Amino acid sequence: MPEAADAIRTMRVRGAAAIACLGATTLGHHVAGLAGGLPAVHAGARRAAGILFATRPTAVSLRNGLGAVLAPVLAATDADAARAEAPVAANAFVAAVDASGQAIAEHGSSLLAAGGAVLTHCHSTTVIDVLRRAQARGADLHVYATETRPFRQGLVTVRALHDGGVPCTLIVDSAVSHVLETKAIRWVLVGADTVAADGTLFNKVGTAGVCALAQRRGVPVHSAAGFYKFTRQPPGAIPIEERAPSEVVPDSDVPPGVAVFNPVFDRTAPGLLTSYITEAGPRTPGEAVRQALGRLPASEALA
Ligand code: RI2
Repeated sequence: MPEAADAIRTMRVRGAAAIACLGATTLGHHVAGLAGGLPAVHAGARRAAGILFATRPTAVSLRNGLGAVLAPVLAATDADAARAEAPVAANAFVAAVDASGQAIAEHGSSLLAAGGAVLTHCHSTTVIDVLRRAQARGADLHVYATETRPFRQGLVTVRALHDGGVPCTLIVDSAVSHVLETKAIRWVLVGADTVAADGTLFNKVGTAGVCALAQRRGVPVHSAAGFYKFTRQPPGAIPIEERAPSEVVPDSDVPPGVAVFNPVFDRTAPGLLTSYITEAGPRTPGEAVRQALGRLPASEALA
């Protein structure tokens, strides 16, 4: 369990879907190995879920993945049933995430069928699957991918697109306005870490600026977001993760006393989004939230 928590915290494993699945399977395995009676299993499960969730506090996908395992464990009436149920629930969550990605790729590739230039930000496996499937179905795409400072996930994006036969161009983050102006961008397509109850999107820092610039130019903005990334929480209840200044710049490059601020997500207002591409198809933010919350458990196990 500590190894998985460390892998998520240090971003050796990253991306909302990947960390949710690793969190769920790690918790499932951990609970299956807990000794003792029901109180000990419940306490151990809660403790481990708390440790795992603290690794990436903005990501509701992780919270929902852990909750999917924790809920049946806490509902179990004997320790053996709790131990048995945990890995089963984890596997079911991973299968649901996989099915979600497949369905979104299907709907998203239909949306992009006409082809053209797409701008994306950061690295989202969900977005990559949409783009690769659209290209494989004959859409003639060209993707502009931001480098995404400071972690440079854009390099992962262009490698994955290249491997999938999708023509692409890497740009620095500060080129977004110019690229929107000069490259006939037809769509902006980004991923999602969390969608709050009012439809606010939490995604990689920079997303809000990309979306605002796109809206000013009349370019539609879509976020590929499975229902497991939605939450009943209002946007103000969701913290924005801040990471070490050393991810931005070595300490020695900054004059003493100068601070470096490294927030890694930002909030995009629902009014800037054309749709969330969900398992059910592209939906306005309001409709996506209504559908997603109808599928979430009434109370979230991870309080
Ligand atoms: P998938 C990433 O966060 C990006 O913000 C990306 O849009 C999001 O996860 C969704 O990724 P980070 O872990 O679930 O790089 O679509 O901070 O793979």
